Amino acid sequence: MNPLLDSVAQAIMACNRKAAKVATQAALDASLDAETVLAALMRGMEDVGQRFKANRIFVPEVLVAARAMKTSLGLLEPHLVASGVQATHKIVICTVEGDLHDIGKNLVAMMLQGANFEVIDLGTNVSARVVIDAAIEQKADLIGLSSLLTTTMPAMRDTVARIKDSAFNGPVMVGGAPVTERFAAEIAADGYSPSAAYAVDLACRLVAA
Ligand code: B1M
Repeated sequence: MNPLLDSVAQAIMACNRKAAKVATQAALDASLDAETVLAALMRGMEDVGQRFKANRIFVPEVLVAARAMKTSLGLLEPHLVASGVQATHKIVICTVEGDLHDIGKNLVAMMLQGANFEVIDLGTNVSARVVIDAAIEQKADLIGLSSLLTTTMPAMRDTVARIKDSAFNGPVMVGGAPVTERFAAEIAADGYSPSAAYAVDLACRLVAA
């Protein structure tokens, strides 16, 4: 592993925002490509998640790690997002009701912007009503829903059902760590993506269909 990338991952593991910022910038200055730096950040966050699960660190540390990740993602953003080409499609995206996790959703939003989508990001803890109203009002082509908790998967199910019952006629794509292809099919979502990179391919296919 490149030592610069190792420093990026270590800074997230250490829940150290300042070190993460410095290490991310150093990796970019050394012309490492943004997606490689992103992979190092995710490796760091994966480690944080495992220690959180094992009760070796707690919510305050995870929050600091999440803030560090956000700061670093901010540095990567200009490298991941394409420059000012006219957007061809519009997506309304959010994390479902009851769920405050937004790093993965933000990453998906960033990648979609890079692929020329106009992204209306409604944030986290978003009710079905708010998503539907926004999608109709914004004349969106597509809705994207993220869920990171097994306890908010029912909210994802409910949101998809309400969208399907609404005047919004476009497709709905879903993702997030506990979500699977099988669950997506079960709740009648139009598409599932396990990652931000694949989310772009999926979104392009769904709007072209
Ligand atoms: Co939370 N948390 N958390 N947490 N947290 C998890 C998810 C957990 C797995 C940790 C663990 O136990 N190992 C666990 C869930 C267990 C479960 O449900 N089975 C958990 C828990 C339990 C909780 C709380 C309940 C803890 C508590 O309070 N006791 C609480 C819930 C709060 C709430 O939401 N109501 C909570 C709180 C938090 C923080 C606020 C401290 C913080 C979130 C900060 C923030 O997001 N702004 C946090 C964090 C950071 C995590 C972990 C450590 C990291 C999540 C993350 O950002 N990953 C996480 C453990 C883990 O995942 N390893 C954990 C990096 C991100 C890039 O990946 O989000 O998976 P991810 O996104 C990926 C894909 O999933 C996909 O693309 C992304 C990039 O490839 N994807 C999509 C995501 N959305 C998509 C949408 C798409 C397509 C693809 O289309 C629309």
